[in-house]
This record gives sequence, C-alpha cells and structure tokens, in this order.
Amino acid sequence: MSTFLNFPKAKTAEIKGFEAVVMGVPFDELSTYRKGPKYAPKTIRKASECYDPYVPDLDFDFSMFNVADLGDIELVPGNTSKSLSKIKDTVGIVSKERVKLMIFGGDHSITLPIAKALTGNHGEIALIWIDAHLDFWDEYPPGTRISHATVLKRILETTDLPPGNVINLGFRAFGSSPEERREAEKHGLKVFSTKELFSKETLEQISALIQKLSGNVKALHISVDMDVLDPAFAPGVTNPEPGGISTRELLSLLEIIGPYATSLDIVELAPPYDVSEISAHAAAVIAIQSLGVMLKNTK
Ligand SMILES: [Mn+2]
Repeated sequence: MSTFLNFPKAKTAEIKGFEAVVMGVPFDELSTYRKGPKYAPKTIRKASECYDPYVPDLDFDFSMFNVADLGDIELVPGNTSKSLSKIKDTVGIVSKERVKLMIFGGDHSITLPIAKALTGNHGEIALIWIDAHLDFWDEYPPGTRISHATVLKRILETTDLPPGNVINLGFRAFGSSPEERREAEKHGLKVFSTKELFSKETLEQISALIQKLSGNVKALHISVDMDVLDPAFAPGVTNPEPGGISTRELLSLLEIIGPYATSLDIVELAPPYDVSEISAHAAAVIAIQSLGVMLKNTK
C-alpha cells in the first residue's frame, strides 16, 4: 500500500527522531447516516500520490523534515468499544512524544478516544472543532449515547477538557435543534457559524482567542470535519450541508490557526459518495498543507 506523500513507513514504537507522523483510523461504525469513512485513510493516501513534497502556498518543503506514515490502527470490526480503546491506546503512545500528529479518520466519533488520549497525557488541552455540525446532541439517534453526532458532548463529559477551551468553527447544520447551540453555549463552548467566518473582524477574534488558548495548554488539537466544506468542494462526506466554505477558505483558516496545533484529525470523508475524487483530493491537500503549517517554523 502506498504511504501518505510517499513518507517512509514506521512502527508506532519507533517514532523517536521523527518531527511528525501520520496515521489512519479506518472506522465508521458510529456514523448515523451514510457510511464510508472507513475507506478514507486509504483514499487520502492514494490521492496524495500525485503531489510533491514542496508546498508553494507556504514555501515549505517536506524534504527538509522527517515525517513517517504509521499506517492504519488495527481495529476490531464489529466491536466498537474495543476499537475505540485501540485508538485511545495508540494515540496515547504517539502523543507522549513531542511529535506533530495527523490522523485520517474515520467518522467523527474517533475524536473521542483521541481527546481522551491527549488529555490523559497533557492534562488541559484546547480543541478546535471545524465542522458544519456541533456534534453536541445528548443522544443521536434517540437512545444512542455514543455516535458521531454526540461526540463533542461525550468528550466534555469524559475528559478534563474545560468547555471554554473548545471553539467550534463553521456551524450551520439544518438538522440541529435550536437547543443544540444554546446547550453548547450554555456549557461555555465558543461557537462561530459559517456565516460569521466571512467577517474579517471575527477571524481576527478567532485568531487571538486561539493564540491565547495555545499559550495556556500543552496540546492543541484541531478536528477538521470535511463537511465544513460546501458539497461543491467535498460531495463525498457522510452528512453534506450546503452553504459551506470553499477549500481555499479552509486552507486560509488553517494557515491562521494551524501554527498553534500539536495534532489534527481529518474526519467524515466518505469515498463511496465522492465525485471525480474531488473530496479525496481536497482532503489530501488539506492534510498536506495543514501539516506543513504545523511544521513550518519549528526549526
Ligand atoms: Mn459534521
């Protein structure tokens, strides 16, 4: 199997000396609408084959850095809780090292074990949730406590993450109830809708907020749900929400906040629903550029 951007392969136990690592989490058992994110890690690696290690936008060259592809975490199909534990354990091992980490999901529920691992290692962290959805349902579907639609609420309940350290960027989902945003803000989450992202003042406010937060924590994780993009730019997602931002706008946003990140996940890419590999290439380029932003100026 090809590796991401042709990076060398490495094992989880052998990451000393690398400045960054990528890994895949082929898991979509907690997606409530369309399935497919379990195919995303392979698809993102395949799409990355046509790109070179130099990133013109950033004047950044991966050839100057040691980055490894750890492959996919071995999960236990059909045993959701075992799979979530394996994700937590593996991310826990990797994030103990001072290495930048990029994870290819997976449906959004994988960010629950990721957040558990990061708070387990680093205590208080900050979490930037780039998503058309808040994922703050108490149960979704009714009766289900853990799914990709409840994941942010479960993270706050089961980790030491202070709600004031969570920023949601890009909310606009039609399917949410009026209570979902009220409930999230009542808990102390900072929510910026897609519409608000188009104001220069708001972007400056977000940038200042994240800069301040990053100074107070040992780890800052960015979770990028591909559905923050308009379906014109990423049709292959589990829950499309028209009215989103463009790939270029997401890259610009990541250029502002990425330098503060220690880890990042890209979730909810559903290759079976893609058209002309538009979403696959968007995900690959978002991964390449944001990892470049995270590494740039680190040496
Ligand atoms: Mn979403």
